[in-house]
Amino acid sequence: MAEFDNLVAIVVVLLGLLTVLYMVIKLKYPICNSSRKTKMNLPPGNMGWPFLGQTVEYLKPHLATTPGRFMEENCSRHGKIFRSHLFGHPTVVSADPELNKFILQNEGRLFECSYPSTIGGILGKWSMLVLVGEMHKHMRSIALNFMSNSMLRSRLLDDIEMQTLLTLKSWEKMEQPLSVQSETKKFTFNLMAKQILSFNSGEPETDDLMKEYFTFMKGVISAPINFPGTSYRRALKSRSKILEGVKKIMEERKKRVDIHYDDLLSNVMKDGRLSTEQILDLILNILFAGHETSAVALTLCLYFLLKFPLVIDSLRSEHLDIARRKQQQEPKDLRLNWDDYKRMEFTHNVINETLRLGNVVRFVHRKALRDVNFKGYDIPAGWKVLPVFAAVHLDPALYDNPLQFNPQRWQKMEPSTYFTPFGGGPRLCSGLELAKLEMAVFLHHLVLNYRWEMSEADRALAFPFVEFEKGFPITLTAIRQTN
Ligand code: HEM
Ligand SMILES: *[C@@H]1O[C@H](CO)[C@@H](O)[C@H](O)[C@H]1NC(C)=O
Ligand SMILES: CC(=O)N[C@H]1CO[C@H](CO)[C@@H](O)[C@@H]1O
Repeated sequence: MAEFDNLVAIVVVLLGLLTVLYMVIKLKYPICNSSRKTKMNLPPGNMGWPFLGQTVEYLKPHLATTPGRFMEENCSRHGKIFRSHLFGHPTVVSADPELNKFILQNEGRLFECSYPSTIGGILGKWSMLVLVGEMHKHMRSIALNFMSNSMLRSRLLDDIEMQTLLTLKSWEKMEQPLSVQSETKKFTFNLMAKQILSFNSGEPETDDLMKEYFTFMKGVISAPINFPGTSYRRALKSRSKILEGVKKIMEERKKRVDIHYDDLLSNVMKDGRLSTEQILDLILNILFAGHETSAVALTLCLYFLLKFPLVIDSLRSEHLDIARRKQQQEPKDLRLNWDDYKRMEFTHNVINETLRLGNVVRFVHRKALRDVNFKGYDIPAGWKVLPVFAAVHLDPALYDNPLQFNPQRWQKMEPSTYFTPFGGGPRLCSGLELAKLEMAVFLHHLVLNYRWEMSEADRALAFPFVEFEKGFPITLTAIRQTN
């Protein structure tokens, strides 16, 4: 009798669970039960568990120079467009170059930027990754202005070169081996802190901000679970500390109108169209967008180059040419200028190849604003859409030997709209020229004056943010110039 009772209890519980599951599925996949289903031709795939879906599999760390098992297996099983259940939403995943382009170009019309809500929690509701429509356009124009071509030529180039020289000198004096991953982050951070807040590298206020910022970064990239003790919680604290600091600076500047600053903060304060809250989020976000990504790109570049001494030789000879030319020019000015930068052709091949193989930003988050049909598949309104750039950049149908680092491939390649390391359309990265300039100038002084060796085997993993397991430790030696 007792056994029978147990059985009844188990059946009741199971029935209860099934009902809940059924309701959840109905809520999560309204499409499956509506009459539209028969008319809709969803991309193939399976959705996994209702709550978790396949997010865990999707985010499983993998070698940064591969698309990862999730993409490989699902693309070979279902094709380049398939459906899944990721980040809490039914999702269409795309490794299809044409669909990716279509999504980016139709921003605001058929698709819209849609990052997980935890991103908004930490980057702020005025973050450019969160904003859509007019407000996004407005913030974007401020960011673009800040990194305009004339700004790049007139002062960013000089600042980048100065910061490069400072950084390389400090590397030389540093205890070897040094971690390229953390040192490039300091380089790009110092550069941004100067442009945004007129902070100088090495000063206590800069170092304090940097420390706080690195805590913040850990939270941005960690699993966003808001419990005491998690890095997400710590990052939220860092966020408010950073914002408090910037707010204080703003107040001081309002009092001291006699001191003139020429940085992003002063420009947006003078402009007067943004509220204090908006300014704070903008500053935090440009600092965020502007240092992590380009530091990772630079780290990957030094890493890839090490395996190809011949590529380093070609790079070095390009930069030796530029340096010799500058020696002979009258009037003599050894600082790099825009013409020098434009002469760095092979360097740009190296940068492109680094971004193609390393995939610093591997995918972006979008959602469908209305029912969209593409290549015969239906993408229902409200579904998330993930254009996975990494899968396109490593696609053997588009690149010979895609897993091989081969900068020369760019010499014979037609410019392609499927190469989107910086995204595209109305949300194309506004810092892309700045990022390339940083890499090129840094490479110039590095290859001219130094050799570097890996002091311990290391590899880059995608978490999906790209990180080296051991921070990519190198030993650096100065070389004598032979010109
Ligand atoms: C190699 C380095 C970099 C890579 C790979 C990169 C990549 C990207 C990508 C893929 C997006 C688009 C995100 C989306 O569509 O959802 C983006 C947006 C953005 N990036 Fe970058 N980025 C880099 C460096 C920088 C730098 C140095 C800055 C300068 C401060 C910057 C500022 C921005 C901003 C402000 C946006 C938002 C643009 C908008 O929404 O209109 N990025 N970046
Ligand atoms: C690098 O890629 C961009 C974007 O596709 C392309 O326009 C450019 O020509 C490439 N540059 C070089 C030097 O290969
Ligand atoms: C949609 C789909 O079929 N997803 C599969 C993708 O690949 C992983 C394995 O890496 C499977 O667990 C998923 O079921």
